[in-house]
Amino acid sequence: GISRSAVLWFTGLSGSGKSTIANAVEQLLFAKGYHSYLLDGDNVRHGLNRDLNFSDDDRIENIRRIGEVSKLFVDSGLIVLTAFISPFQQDRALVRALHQEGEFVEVFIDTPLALCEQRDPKGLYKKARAGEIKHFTGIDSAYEAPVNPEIHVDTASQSIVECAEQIVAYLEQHHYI
Ligand code: GGZ
Repeated sequence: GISRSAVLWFTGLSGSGKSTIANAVEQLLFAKGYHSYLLDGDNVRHGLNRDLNFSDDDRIENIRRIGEVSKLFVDSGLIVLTAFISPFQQDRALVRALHQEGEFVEVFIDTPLALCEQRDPKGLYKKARAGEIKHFTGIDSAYEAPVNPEIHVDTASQSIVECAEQIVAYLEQHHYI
């Protein structure tokens, strides 16, 4: 189908479910006949941004570049999904300002730190607590939650599919799809 192009800019802690929910949204969109593209650590941090680490400056540059790439994909007419922690309010505001009005949809994947740490799918929180990973978001590096996101997803009270359906419902209600 024809969609209004935009980026769904996911933000949330490590292990909050950003990539999982973004993948579920892509599946729902695909089933409805919409073409989307997901930017995540696998295709960006290992490629374009492999020179960057997790210092504040490197995260700022990581998000800046992803914002520029997002803009290119949005200009090409796609629904783009990005799944990066994007911990700093200012950097998300800069990316928002890069896009046209309505093209930037901030999606806060709101999973409490305690829950992320309890799940710890990759054992990274355990390593961060042990001091084996420095500057880990939520432990010894800041996460600034969005104040006014377009979509606020509460993962503690909903399944993955329900979270994805909430996001697709927003896109329908706001006539993106
Ligand atoms: C946070 C880290 C770190 C540190 C490695 N802090 O759960 P994951 O593994 O798959 O997702 C995390 C990912 C975060 O990369 P982003 O590009 O999303 O971060 S940012 O937007 O802040 O630039 C985690 C892994 O990389 N990881 N070290 N110190 N996450």
